Amino acid sequence: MKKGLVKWFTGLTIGALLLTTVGCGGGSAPVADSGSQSEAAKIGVISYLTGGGAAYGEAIKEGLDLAKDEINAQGKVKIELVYMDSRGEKTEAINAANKLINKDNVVGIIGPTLSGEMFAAGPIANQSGVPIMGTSTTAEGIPALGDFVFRNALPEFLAVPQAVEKAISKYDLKKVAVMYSNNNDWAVSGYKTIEKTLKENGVEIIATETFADKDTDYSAQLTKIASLKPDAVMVSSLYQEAALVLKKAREIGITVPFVGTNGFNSPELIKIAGQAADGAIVASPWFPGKADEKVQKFIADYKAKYNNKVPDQFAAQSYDALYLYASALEQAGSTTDRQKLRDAIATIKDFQGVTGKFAFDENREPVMGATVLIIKDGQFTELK
Ligand code: 1QQ
Repeated sequence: MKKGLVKWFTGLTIGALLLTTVGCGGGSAPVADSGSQSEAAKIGVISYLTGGGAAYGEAIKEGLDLAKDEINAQGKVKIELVYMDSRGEKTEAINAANKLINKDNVVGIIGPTLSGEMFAAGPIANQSGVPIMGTSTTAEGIPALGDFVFRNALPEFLAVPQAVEKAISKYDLKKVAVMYSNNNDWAVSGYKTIEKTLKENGVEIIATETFADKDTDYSAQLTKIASLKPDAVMVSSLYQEAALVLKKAREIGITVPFVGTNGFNSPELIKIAGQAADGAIVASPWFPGKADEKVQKFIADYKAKYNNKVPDQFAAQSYDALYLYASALEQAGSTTDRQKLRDAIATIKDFQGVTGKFAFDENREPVMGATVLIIKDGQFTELK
């Protein structure tokens, strides 16, 4: 019995060696090909993959999958992604984080999609010593959750002032109305930044109206706003709600510009709102019209993989996030050491992604630029 086992093992080893040698094309030194799968760095992904905001999660997944294929083909580090669908729910994000950390033993996490989910799941990863990076979490206070918490999304405190101030000067805004979803942590944070920016610029807020995620009827708020004749309306909400607000507003004759927060950055807003989305303004680190070689190659590769679809901001940010992880993994020299990975991420200073030049500052906040965009004829274009 024992002898048989030894023989079996010997046969297996010789077989593996032969396979490896053949696989290497003879001349080169044998590499441990058979072990490479288990050496892949396991990264967990928590994303909003089904439900009302699934277009965000779908784009994030597409960006990650493309980056993973490229990184694995380049061969410097190998990455395996383990996906969890949190459906935009805090409790699901918590469950996903616990599973990824304790059952799947991931070395790091990407996501969750919403800031509210990160406020719930981030502290769990942090306490477990697992690096976690949001690619779309833009509310104030995310990296403050702890040393293991990162984001490569443009925070609203950087994005909103650019969009609001550009709109103020472009349209000579004196009095505006503001609307936001008051049960969404990120939307509330975005609203606060809008309010602060308007006050700093001496613009009067003539109405502040609230609603909740998943609301479908905005007539009461918009009828009131219409009667006050604002120069613009500023809205902080996800695309689903924002699209319905825009539709209703145009329907009742509100033709002024709208300024949005990060939720506006999905093309799904345009798909749902149609022509009503025209005139909506938002700041983004992503602009597919950039004449940058890296940007254009990413767009071409993405279109080739996904049926001619043009990547949106959420795809671009997740694509960059996986490259950030890959470069940190390489620097850490380990596919399993969570502390080393965290330390390597924290030192990233001169990364060049498809969303531009990127660095983490001493508080792990992204240092990155933005473009102010306006939707014109159903397309995001640069607002100059
Ligand atoms: C956040 C956001 C959302 C728009 C992500 C989809 O920015 O929750 O922070």
